[in-house]
Amino acid sequence: DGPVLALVGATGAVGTTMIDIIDSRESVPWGEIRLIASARSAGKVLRVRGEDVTVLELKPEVFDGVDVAMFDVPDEVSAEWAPIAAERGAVAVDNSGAFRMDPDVPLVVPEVNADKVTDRPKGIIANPNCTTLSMMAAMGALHREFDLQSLVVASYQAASGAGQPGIDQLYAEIAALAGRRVGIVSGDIATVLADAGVAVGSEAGSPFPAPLALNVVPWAGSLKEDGWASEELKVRNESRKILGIPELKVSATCVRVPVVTTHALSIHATFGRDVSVDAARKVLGEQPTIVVKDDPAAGEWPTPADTVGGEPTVVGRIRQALDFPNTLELFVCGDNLRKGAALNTYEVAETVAAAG
Ligand code: 2RA
Repeated sequence: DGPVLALVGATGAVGTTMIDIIDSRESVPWGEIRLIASARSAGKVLRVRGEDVTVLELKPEVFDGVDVAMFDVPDEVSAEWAPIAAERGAVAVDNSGAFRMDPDVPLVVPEVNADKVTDRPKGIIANPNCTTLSMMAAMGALHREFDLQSLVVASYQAASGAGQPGIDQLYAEIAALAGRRVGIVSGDIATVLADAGVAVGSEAGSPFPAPLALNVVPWAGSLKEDGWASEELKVRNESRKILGIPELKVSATCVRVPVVTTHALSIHATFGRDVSVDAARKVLGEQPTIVVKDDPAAGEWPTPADTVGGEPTVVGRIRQALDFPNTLELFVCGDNLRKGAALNTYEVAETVAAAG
């Protein structure tokens, strides 16, 4: 009774958030929930919806009888195992980067393109990168109404986008700098951190190329051609694919900020049809997964601190650009571990189950 759901990577940062999300649902459609992880974590017992579930080791036979398998694991693990799950009859919903741009794999945000879940020749559905995902519900709603033509985006990305090592690094830096009046003289933040034994820079083992505490770092991901960062190209390519606008003009600058969780994006969006701030607010306000928080006179706008831990995307600072017709400026915040990762993956899994 009820389809079987598997969660691969159950003990990782996103996997743990996933269990939280499953626990917080009023009801779930699943007859069984199977937890799967590497040999190192197999045998652990985790509680899911009030029941003890023993974590199984990742092996081909654990997918037998599984209807939907969610993958929250590194790219290379997904690349190997999502096809195995699909061969065994499961629909794999993958949160890694392994399949996002594969033309035979739909890239799904249910609020935007839920219909694509049944169009899956490889038996695999991909979940977008958290940076793109944090703005997709909002941009999808605005595109449907006003015909999106171009996007210029600056991201303010949280440390947890780099996983648990990113969170640990930021806390270690904050602890080492606490109470110190640093950041006044060039180089003193890095020196204080290094003296305290905290890694500074990628070569020393930090997930970030420069100190993150009391700083902002205009870099996320790996170096691609012509000076672009991989995260910036993902924003461009994934937005085009999800919105179904292959020629959409997109330019992004991705910046890491000293926030633990919740990515923010400043968006300059130009539309083909007439748009106004009021009309945009109405469209966004009608989306069940979006909260509009936009009253500067009352000091109301989205911030990561207010957004973290919640499910909705929060949108504010909506303005008509003064010198650009039919162009809106917006500020969007989304919890990168929830809507940016676990929640969207789970919503896709439920959409697959509902579609039979
Ligand atoms: C980051 N978007 O924030 C990435 C994680 N996939 O680092």
